[in-house]
Amino acid sequence: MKIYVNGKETIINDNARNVLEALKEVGIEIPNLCYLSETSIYGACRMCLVEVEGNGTVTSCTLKPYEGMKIKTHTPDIYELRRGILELLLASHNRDCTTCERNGQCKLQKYAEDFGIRNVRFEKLDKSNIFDSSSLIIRDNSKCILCGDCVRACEEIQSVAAIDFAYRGFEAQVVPAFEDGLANSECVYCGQCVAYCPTGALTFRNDTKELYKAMKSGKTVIGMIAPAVRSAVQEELGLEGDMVMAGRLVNFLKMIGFSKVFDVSFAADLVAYEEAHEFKERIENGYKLPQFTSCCPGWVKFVEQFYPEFIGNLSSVKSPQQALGTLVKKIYARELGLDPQDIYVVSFMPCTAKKYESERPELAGEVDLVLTTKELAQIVKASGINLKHVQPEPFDRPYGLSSQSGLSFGKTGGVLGSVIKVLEEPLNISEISTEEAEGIRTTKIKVKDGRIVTGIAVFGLGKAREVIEKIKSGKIKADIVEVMACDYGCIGGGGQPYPNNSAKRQERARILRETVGMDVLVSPVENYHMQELYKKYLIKPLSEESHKILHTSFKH
Ligand code: HC0
Ligand code: SF4
Repeated sequence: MKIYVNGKETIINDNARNVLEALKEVGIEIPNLCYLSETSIYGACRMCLVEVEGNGTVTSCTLKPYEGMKIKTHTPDIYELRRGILELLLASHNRDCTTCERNGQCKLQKYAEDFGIRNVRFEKLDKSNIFDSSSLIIRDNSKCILCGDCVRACEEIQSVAAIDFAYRGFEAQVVPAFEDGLANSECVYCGQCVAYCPTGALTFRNDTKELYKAMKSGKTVIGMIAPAVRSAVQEELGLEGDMVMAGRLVNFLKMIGFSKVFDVSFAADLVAYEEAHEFKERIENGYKLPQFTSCCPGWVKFVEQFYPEFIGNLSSVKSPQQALGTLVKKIYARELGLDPQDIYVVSFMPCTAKKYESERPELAGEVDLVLTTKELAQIVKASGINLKHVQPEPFDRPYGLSSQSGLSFGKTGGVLGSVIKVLEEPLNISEISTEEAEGIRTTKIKVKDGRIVTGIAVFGLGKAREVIEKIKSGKIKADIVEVMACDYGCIGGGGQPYPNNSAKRQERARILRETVGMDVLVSPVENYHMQELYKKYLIKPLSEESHKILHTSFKH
């Protein structure tokens, strides 16, 4: 479609959702504070105003482009309007920017800088603000600009609706239900509200100090790195697209005092192997199908609180994070001749809910500290060590070897794909076909007796709810369902760098796919260190020993 932008003929995408998105694609980023391409349009901040010939000054997020439209995006009047909005927001905003978790990555701060705001014309207004640090998601309403991005992410993408607007006018605030702390709400700690918050109103608990404390304690510090961390941490370090990031991180962590660094993908191979055998047993006995994956803690909490009747469908295999933590504490410690109490396990994750998972009573003590990708980047930056000059080193053995399948856990479909790989031989799989419709990826597998087994993979808890409802009503049939709470899987986790939007998530998925392609082992079955572990300790999948180390239970 042809339109005229600031006097220039411009060809835009016919299918663009609105003028704001159409212009973004041709290199004009209209300032906005409440627009999310992933949710409904709110139109509250008024920052995205543009002048349209014959139509006056209108918000570009609610404006549909039409042939021949004439738009001005940056007139003196628009500049003044936007500047005025920013000053009004800043008048009631807590401006302790240097100590804010979002310092340097806050949209409001960026616009204040872009518009050269050095003083605010309006009187400083203080309202009663809620500060909630009851949970690992921290809410500071003195920094909230009421854009509603968190409310829409939680309700529309995740279908959790743990937070909403309350009060009116100047006293309006975003609060959890009954104004209780988030810790007592239905929040599943997915961190998507944090990912989309444009300011520091929502952040997650920063635990970096704990690492330094542990390193001073004299304990043996052992690290593990999740698949999705390696494809995103470079965004924070000015090393975009670095394909050997995991190796550089291993060496870096050793330089600062870690004694070993293992790969969570090793445990992902192990979990897939175990989970595949659990699935085989379920389909052979027709027990509690479909089997649900259980390695995403946000999804597990979602099932526990909204669909308790499906708790028995969750695979009892622990997540790779907890499985690896247990291996280190129960088996590796013995091999090293160390008391597990003297080992401190640190896991680097893209996910805020992984902090919650490690603190669940039945799993506590397996992993001592969970740090997000963002916290890892802070540690690197604080060290002053430029990772570009750090040579990559392999992960430590034996828990450092992984297959393509294990690595692909970091993005949507990875767990299901790995389980299928493991079952290729035992189920004599002869055909696999996959199709995707409305965000639901369905894989049909033809097994030995000619039977068709159906696998489904989805991301986003709203989508997961839709799938469960369809399973309940018999609209769809599935034997195994993979759910990851965040968009595109763990690569979109709440602990990943900002901006944490669809474009960034797709780019991380691409990098992870390329990294996966570099791995020489294809199936978890080929992971010979995993096979040795079975020979030496676990005997076989679902054995009593493997149950003790690798399986867990859920809250009924
Ligand atoms: Fe994931 Fe995992 S794949 S949840 O997204 O299963 O966080 O990356 O480490 O545990 O492997 C996150 C990522 C993990 C775990 C693995 C799984
Ligand atoms: Fe909602 Fe997830 Fe934020 Fe909790 S962490 S309030 S569930 S978006």
